[in-house]
Amino acid sequence: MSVRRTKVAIIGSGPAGLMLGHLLRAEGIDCLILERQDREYVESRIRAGVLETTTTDLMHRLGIDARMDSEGLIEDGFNLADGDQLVRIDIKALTGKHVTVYGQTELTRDLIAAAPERDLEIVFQAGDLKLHDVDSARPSVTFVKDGLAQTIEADFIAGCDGFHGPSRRAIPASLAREYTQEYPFGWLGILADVPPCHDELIYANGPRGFALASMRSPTRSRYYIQVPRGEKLEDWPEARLWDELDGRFNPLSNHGVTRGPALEMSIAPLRSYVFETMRHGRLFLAGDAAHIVPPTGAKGLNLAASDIAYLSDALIGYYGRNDDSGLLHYQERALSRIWKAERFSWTLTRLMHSFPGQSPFERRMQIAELDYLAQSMAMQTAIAENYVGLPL
Ligand code: FAS
Ligand code: PHB
Repeated sequence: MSVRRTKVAIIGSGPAGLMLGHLLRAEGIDCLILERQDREYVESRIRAGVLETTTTDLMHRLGIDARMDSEGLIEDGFNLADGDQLVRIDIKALTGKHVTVYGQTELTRDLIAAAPERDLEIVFQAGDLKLHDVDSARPSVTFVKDGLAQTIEADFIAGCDGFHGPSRRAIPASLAREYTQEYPFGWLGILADVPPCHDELIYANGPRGFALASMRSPTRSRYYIQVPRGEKLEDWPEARLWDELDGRFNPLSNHGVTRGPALEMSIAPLRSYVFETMRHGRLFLAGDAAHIVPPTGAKGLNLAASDIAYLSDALIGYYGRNDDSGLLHYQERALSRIWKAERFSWTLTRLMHSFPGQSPFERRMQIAELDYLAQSMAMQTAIAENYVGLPL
């Protein structure tokens, strides 16, 4: 058993773990990232697509922004549609801000590629990882790499290991405060090298249910449709998905949906989840390890970024100024923004999806909501300021 010591042991090399590692190393703080999967797996996952300035500001601060600035698409608005009603939310005019369409996959690749230059160590294929003594002054993490058992002793552990990671389970159930809301549908997504049907995102609801037209570039589209919870990917040949997308977007956009072979297809369940115990002793949770939002509001990745902005500031204050106030207030600061993002994502999900068993009256409420949105700058402003990301 080899034993090493570091200041911060980071579990997980998703956006949360990678951004935290870079921000700490940029201040010369000793840390390392332990990742269960191999590099290829981590760099191949297709997930989020829309970045708030919360996230792009961190990438600019780190100087890991060249590809994001050259390939990212600046979006000054997005669209909400129901039936033949389409409302453009002019986020630039309403908030002075924009969002950037740049795939999480690309962001992750950029952060991993920049790790060596920052002297940020990422241990891939760290198996059988366990957390120990997280509520003591000497927490540690054990794992197995290439058949060798290893121990990392640390001052702090950052649980950035996503919804299914071990960090949350290292917190006693008696101290856990969690809230969960499951939705009766998931999102079936497809990535294809075809031109997008519109130059801005369109979130559409209608008799056939929700659909989202997004993109990764002027030649690469990302589409989603809602499917019943528990749906199997094998029940969705590509042609069936394209037919559904045709039916949901053609009346709206002036280009129609261009078909092409799928580069990737996947189904993700939708849930809202908050684990409020984001600190226990010297263990801090960040990102999906602590919360999940339905992707309707494009908040998941961006919430991970705001958690990391708070946590990195707190750790930098602790090591740089012997100031532990950021650590003491991390949980309450992060939760304040998390709950507002949960509210926005839940609200937009309820507005833009067809719920099984929905009454005719509830369906009319969805239609009336969009009619009101079409004429209310106050409501459009409220949606815009949440979509671009509330202040840190
Ligand atoms: P991540 O889950 O990205 O990363 C956690 C990391 O920890 C992973 O690399 C994992 O391998 C590692 N890990 C887990 N267990 C471990 C262990 N035992 N030991 C070591 N490492 C371990 N958000 C949006 O905003 N828009 C979207 O469209 C969107 N689509 C999504 C689709 C899917 C299928 C999923 C699952 C999520 C989606 N999200 C979306 C949310 C997603 O982008 C997350 O918010 C984002 O990945 C959060 O980043 P992390 O907190 O770093 O967690
Ligand atoms: C995406 O492009 O993957 C995307 C965009 C906006 C969302 C969700 C996903 O709300």
